Amino acid sequence: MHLRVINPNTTAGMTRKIGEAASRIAAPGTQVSATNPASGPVSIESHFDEAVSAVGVADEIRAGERDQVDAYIIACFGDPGLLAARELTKAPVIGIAEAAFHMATLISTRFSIVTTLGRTGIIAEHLLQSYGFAHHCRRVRAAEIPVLDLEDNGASALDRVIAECRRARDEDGIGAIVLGCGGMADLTGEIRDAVGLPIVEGVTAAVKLAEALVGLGLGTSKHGDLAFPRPKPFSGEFERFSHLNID
Ligand code: 5HY
Repeated sequence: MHLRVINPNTTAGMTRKIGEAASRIAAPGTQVSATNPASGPVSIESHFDEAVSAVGVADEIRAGERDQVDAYIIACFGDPGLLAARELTKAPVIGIAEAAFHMATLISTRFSIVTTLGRTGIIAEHLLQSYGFAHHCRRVRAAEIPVLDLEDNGASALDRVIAECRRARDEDGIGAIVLGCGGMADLTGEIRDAVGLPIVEGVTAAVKLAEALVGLGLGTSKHGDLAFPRPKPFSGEFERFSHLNID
């Protein structure tokens, strides 16, 4: 199967790192390709960043359909544009936050999330609510690091993430920790060794869920709200979405 991992921000180094983490965990026979939109924010740290990045995700799904991709992963912890992306394909589309929540509740009754900036915590809380996992999550914590510190100041960023994970372990009465950023995809082992709790990372969790869905022959349902969008004119810079004649 061909699995396309989409990093919704435009930082190529982070896309590469996410792609490598996905390839490492993928089963033999799963071909992984990783892309990011040409246009959009270098990192996603606000509702506005999310809104803009969702269009880039749609473009990457359209590109993946031309490449006959079998499944997609949206590798940003806000799962930006997830439902819109599902409308554009019959293939499974998995958001790393949703994937991590599912996996965490299979191995623990309560988990906490450790994300980057406190201001993005609300985005994770909204997802917990809409996905129905709010009662499983004890706290959404933040290491208070900008997303790109994971690229540029890796060591100190890791120290802050580990420190916050240790506080979660000692204060939240939890059985597992969910890492709240795609840019942490390569840090799972180091954090697990330093904290001593199961660490659930969304990119790798999503790879396994994508393989399971494709293995079961399951894709995005085209009955109901995830049916292909009705073709219509789009204007200006979005004219490329005009008369989407899919299927
Ligand atoms: C992410 N931002 O996974 C989110 C993390 C966050 O650019 N990739 C980003 O803090 O919401």
